[in-house]
Amino acid sequence: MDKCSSELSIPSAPRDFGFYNNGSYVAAGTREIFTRSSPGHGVPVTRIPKCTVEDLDLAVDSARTAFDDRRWSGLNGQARAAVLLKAAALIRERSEEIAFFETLENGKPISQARAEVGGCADMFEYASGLARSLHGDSFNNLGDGMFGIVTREPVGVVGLITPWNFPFLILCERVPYILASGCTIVAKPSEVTSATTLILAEILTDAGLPDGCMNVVTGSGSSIGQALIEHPRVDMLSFTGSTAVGRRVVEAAGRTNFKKLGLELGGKNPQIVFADADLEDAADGVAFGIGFNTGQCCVSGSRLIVERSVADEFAQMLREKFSKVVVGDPLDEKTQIGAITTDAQNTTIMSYIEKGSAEGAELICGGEQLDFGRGQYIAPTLFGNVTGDMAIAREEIFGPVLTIMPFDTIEEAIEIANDTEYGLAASVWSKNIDKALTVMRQVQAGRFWVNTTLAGGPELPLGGFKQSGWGREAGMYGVEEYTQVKSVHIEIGKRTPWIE
Ligand code: TXE
Repeated sequence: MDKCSSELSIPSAPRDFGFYNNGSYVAAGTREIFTRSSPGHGVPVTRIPKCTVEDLDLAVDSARTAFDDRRWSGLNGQARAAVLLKAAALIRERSEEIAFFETLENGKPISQARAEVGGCADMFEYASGLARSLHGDSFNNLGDGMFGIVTREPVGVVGLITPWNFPFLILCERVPYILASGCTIVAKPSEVTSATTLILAEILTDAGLPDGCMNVVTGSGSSIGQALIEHPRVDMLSFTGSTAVGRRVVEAAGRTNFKKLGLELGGKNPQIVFADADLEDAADGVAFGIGFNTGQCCVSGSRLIVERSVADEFAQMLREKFSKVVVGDPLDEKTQIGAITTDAQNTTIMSYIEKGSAEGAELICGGEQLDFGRGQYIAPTLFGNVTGDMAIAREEIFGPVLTIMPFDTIEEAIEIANDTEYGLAASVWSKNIDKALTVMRQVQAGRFWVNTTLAGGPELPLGGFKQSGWGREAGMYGVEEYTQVKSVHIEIGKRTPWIE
């Protein structure tokens, strides 16, 4: 065991996982294996099988059979809720193990991973109630001869493709809601962060979920992911990831069986700061909004739009905040910003930083790789003198890089905020309620924060406007998303004949 600066140790050998089919692990056997090294330390931490397309077919068969024979959707809400509640308890019981693997594979700080796992148990607890309260509608106003009801039915087999930035959180913003609706699942986590998805499948079986309702295939996006989005026996696909792959998902659904889609894609989210804000709070919130999860967050507040009269002062405040934030070993409990998750993402972020300088933006602070002897780390980076046509102002960087653009009027602030193809999230900082609510109404985003940022929880839905996606996850909306609606007309009494 290699000792870190905290109590936690890097494992001396990687942990072997199988993939998960029909209620149990399937060992890798002769399949190729992907060895994942921790981005914070460069040490192998997990070994995951690369599933074949035949493995995927098997998993879809399992989910299909489990759905079609109604072993799950045929249970009452109380029975489904009991499984979800038990799963929540088991997540809490195994929270340290889950947080540990989340940190090892992803590079996020352990304190953050622990908080996320707690939040995930809460998702299951909340969704258990929704399993019992999911209901339709009735129409008692169709006259004495007719009664109308609207029922909700589970869509069927759901393919669930998740990314590497929040492997467990994004999974748990979906799985309990999908299960509450009565659907069954074939999940495909990112190839670099599969461990905690596999652990969740095991937990669900232990919680009493019938076999076949939660299956996990592991492997690359281009092979196994692509086969899943094209699969004719999958009824719905929930995809979270890049806009480019989201487009492929839409094309694949159109080419095959028109499966229902849920998409959560990229973001370039504005943080609008007015001069009348509590600037100390705003600076802390803006720093958190871009530093959290190393900015590898679809809802990161990556564009600061600040009232010109306080722009210089605010930039100085941010610079100071950035200088104090603790970047370092993800296993150290004091760390606030951990490692960049993949080599490719590290290269992407550094190339945007170069591009920002080349395009004429002013590098106020950061901009460099931090050398801790191992792992890959980037200092929180601030760019001033940014204009709306620069790549760093338009494209999702997915790293700890914040751009600053000043505004003079509320109309201008709203115009800059909406000048993007994305519409995932936005924040406003102001003590003037008229300004805050006007901005809230006019900025196009699926999530909006007033005098805070990145707040969340199981009650409120998540999802994007514009090219940030389709559909909503979490809350009652997140359960309804995985249902389809059936309208039923019931005639009462003697029919008025068509043929006399
Ligand atoms: O995402 P991909 P990547 C953005 C972010 C980042 C960029 C690239 O800007 O820099 O995307 O990240 C699976 N068919 N976001 O390359 O490739 C893949 O295996 C089916 C934003 O990692 O979209 C993984 O499970 N599936 C985002 C998932 O898609 C495919 C979070 C996401 O990977 C596939 C992550 C295919 N052809 C990245 N190709 C957010 N919204 O939070 C890949 N996959």
